[in-house]
Amino acid sequence: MEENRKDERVLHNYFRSSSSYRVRIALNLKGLPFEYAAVHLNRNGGEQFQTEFKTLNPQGLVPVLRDQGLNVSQSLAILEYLEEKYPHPPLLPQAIEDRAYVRQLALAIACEIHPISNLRVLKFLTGTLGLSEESKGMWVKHWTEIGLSALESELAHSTKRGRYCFGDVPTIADCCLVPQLFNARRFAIDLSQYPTLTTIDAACQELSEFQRAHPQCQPDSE
Ligand SMILES: N[C@@H](CCC(=O)N[C@@H](CS)C(=O)NCC(=O)O)C(=O)O
Repeated sequence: MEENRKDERVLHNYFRSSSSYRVRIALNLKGLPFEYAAVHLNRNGGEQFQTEFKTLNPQGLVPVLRDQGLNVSQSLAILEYLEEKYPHPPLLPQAIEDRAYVRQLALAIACEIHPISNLRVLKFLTGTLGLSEESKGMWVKHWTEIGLSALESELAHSTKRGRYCFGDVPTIADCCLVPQLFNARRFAIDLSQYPTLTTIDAACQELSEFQRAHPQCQPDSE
């Protein structure tokens, strides 16, 4: 019984959540099977607010990875945990300078683009502040375009870029980029402004590890 509990790997997540999508890609790239536990962010008033889930993560945010009895939240902390616990295949390059660069790309997405358009932020805009759907769309477009333009400029001029954000092996930067572009498409943002980003995205989408992580392929997909 104890052994079963220790062997478990469960990802508490939501198909359309881009933070969850990052972790699904990383788990697939590392070849780590996991049980899919769906947390519906809109149903029942938001399952992320229910006591059972809040016990797992008081922040009320997905994803949470349960691995061998350990619960980890915050997708970048999960990716770093997976990298340290299961180093092969690596999702960070070898050299310390290159690792810093890849983290810089990943955090530019996870810290600067994603949080401003998270569900609870958008609900506050349209609910508490009474903004229209159109204004909400303008908000998302404005902040996403600022973030993606900076990333496009960075990667377009990077000598480290290869087939993927860094070289020819996917890293945590790609785990963050692909879901963020998925989000941008949902909000009808014109991605033709970002030819470098969309080229990398297309290369990633050719890999089954990315395909299997796609929101449409998840059991709770609508
Ligand atoms: N920084 C967190 C962000 C997590 C996050 O924002 N998750 C969203 C889905 S992508 C969520 O659970 N939102 C619920 C809500 O806004 O109520 C991470 O990287 O894990």
